[in-house]
Amino acid sequence: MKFSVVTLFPQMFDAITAYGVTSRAVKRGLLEVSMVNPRDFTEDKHRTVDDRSYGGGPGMVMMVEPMKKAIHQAKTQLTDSNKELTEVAASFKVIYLSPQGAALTQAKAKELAQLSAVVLIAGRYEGLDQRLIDAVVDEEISIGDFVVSGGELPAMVLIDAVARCLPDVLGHNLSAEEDSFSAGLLDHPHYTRPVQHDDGSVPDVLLSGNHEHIRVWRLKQSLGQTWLKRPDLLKEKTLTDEEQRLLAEFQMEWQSN
Ligand code: 9D3
Repeated sequence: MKFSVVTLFPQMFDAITAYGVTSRAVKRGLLEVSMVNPRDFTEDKHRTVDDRSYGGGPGMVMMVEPMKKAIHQAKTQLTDSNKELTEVAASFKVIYLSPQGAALTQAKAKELAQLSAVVLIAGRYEGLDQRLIDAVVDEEISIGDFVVSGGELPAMVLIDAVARCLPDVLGHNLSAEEDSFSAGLLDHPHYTRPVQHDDGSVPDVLLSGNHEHIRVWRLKQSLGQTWLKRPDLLKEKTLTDEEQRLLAEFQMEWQSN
């Protein structure tokens, strides 16, 4: 899968291309991330990339011409290298990271992982001229209801989340399935050596070697922790009979403790 990111700060993307799971995905040829800098498409001495907002106010808007040219360059980078894409338009999208977008979810990350090429537009200042959004953007995506200083961190969050959904990116192919499966619930607690640490010991069931007992304990913990910390997630989920029974058990034990 190929991403071409339009950004004034291409070096920020070292955070995903030089470290961890995403870096390995790039080295293994499963993921490509390239950057296009709108500053390279400016014509004036100061290489200006922002412009004043019609209607006034303090905020600046990203200058139209350099953005338009950079987006065009990002698109042709992706389509020239993969001729089928020009015919199969459904496999290619332009996404604008924006506070006005629909929030990124695990389901959306899975959906985007089906595409073969994506242009990501990371804005700065107050963002893009609306006419450019209307003309070139297929989808607007936010990473949540809080404010960050630009689209770069959101773009990296999106690339990381999507890359994890690509076949072979995670060592164990089950890990991606597990991430998606558990998307509706919080994870269960984890333990490592030693068995006894300060005042706490590892729950006996995890030392038992009984995989069915372990599965049931973990599921019960996931349900219980979700009920305690994220009741909003539980309301969105239909529980199986087993899950209802385990959650009821957790709640009973919680009340008596
Ligand atoms: C007063 C209006 N602000 C909009 C909420 C101004 C503004 C703040 C921050 C405009 C752009 C930005 C930069 N943020 C992003 O580009 C961004 C973002 C975010 O701030 N939060 C969550 N997701 C995203 S995706 C892009």
